[in-house]
Amino acid sequence: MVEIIDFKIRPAFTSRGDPTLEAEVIVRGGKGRATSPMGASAGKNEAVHLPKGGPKASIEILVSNRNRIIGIDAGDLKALSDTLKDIDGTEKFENIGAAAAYAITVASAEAEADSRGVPMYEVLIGKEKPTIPYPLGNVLGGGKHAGKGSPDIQEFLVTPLGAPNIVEAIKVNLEVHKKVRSIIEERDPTFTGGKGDEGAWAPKMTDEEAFEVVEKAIDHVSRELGYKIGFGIDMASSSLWENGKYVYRRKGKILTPEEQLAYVEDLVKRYNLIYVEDPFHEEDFESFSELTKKIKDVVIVGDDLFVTNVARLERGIKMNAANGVILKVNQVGTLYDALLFSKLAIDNGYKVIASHRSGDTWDHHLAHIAIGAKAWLIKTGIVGGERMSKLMELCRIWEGLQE
Ligand code: 2PG
Ligand code: MG
Repeated sequence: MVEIIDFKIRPAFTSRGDPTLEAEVIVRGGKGRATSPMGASAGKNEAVHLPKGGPKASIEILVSNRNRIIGIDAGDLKALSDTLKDIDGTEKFENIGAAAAYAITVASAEAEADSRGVPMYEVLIGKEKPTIPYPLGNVLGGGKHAGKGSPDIQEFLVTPLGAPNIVEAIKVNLEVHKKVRSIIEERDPTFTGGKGDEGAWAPKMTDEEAFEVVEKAIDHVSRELGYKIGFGIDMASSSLWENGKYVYRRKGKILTPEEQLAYVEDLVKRYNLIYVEDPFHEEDFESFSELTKKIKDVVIVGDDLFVTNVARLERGIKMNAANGVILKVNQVGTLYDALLFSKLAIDNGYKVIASHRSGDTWDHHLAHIAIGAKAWLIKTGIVGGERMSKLMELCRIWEGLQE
């Protein structure tokens, strides 16, 4: 047992410049430090990022409850999760904020690992052989992550299915990202090179044009490098949902839920998509389940639908609503709850995609969390320090496994 002997919590900022919290957990012979990311297209059923009074209010509560956190076994993620929930006293961390729950629980797992001299993922999966997930990254995007005139669909994603290892996989995604830029420039010589919050190119373009650009880039790089590259999208449909319809502003198109279903089916066929995230808004379990019934060999992923919440996933499982889940620890708050969620998903044949947030931090923990959650893919962008930190940590872990 490695007791928490001290902890610190301080205001911090994400890559988008939004306020968040950073925690430091100190144990005998080790310490951990973690900073919570924050979403922009956040689901309405997610835990609350920060309390109404901001970081200051959260810090005050935690400091006044110091003695309840000190003494907990840093590796006992359940005890820590229970204590934080108890201190908070609400269902969705309205008082201390999910940012605090994220930062303290992730820092604690890291402190435990540090004191034992093992990689953090080992605290999560023990001696089991780790599997390195392949990276899924967005090369082009719009929606809430980019400015006016960019596509309505939030993310056009690629994953290098055939790459032999993580280093090669990262290179493949980078090549597609670069190729996408040059194709955009061929079509629009005035393109400024603007990017969205996660480093994906954000050109003035309709969704249809964006599909063509990414498809062309994938074909080119895949032929050049000889690897199969999967094409996916995150429609983040809750962001399109207004008064009972899906509103595509850039295109000036409005779809009923039935039309949205037909549109998604058509996109999957036309562009050979292997991955579709949030094709419907966050309460429409029914349409999710209809789509999952209709199309085979495509991973249908719930992000805002499930918000890393066990009860919502249980409902989805009963309805066969999807076959993939996004796992974002800060959607639920504690690392313990997120791991319960991934276990439930895997036990029911769902694929897990461990994901960053659009406002992320320099931390690399997502690499360990993805391995701990037995993720199929890690969704963490392609360029930018806060994205590369996770990818580089996966390279280090992979290297360690070769030795
Ligand atoms: C998503 C995420 C990450 P955000 O919708 O999947 O790409 O975006 O963090 O803004 O919710
Ligand atoms: Mg999403």
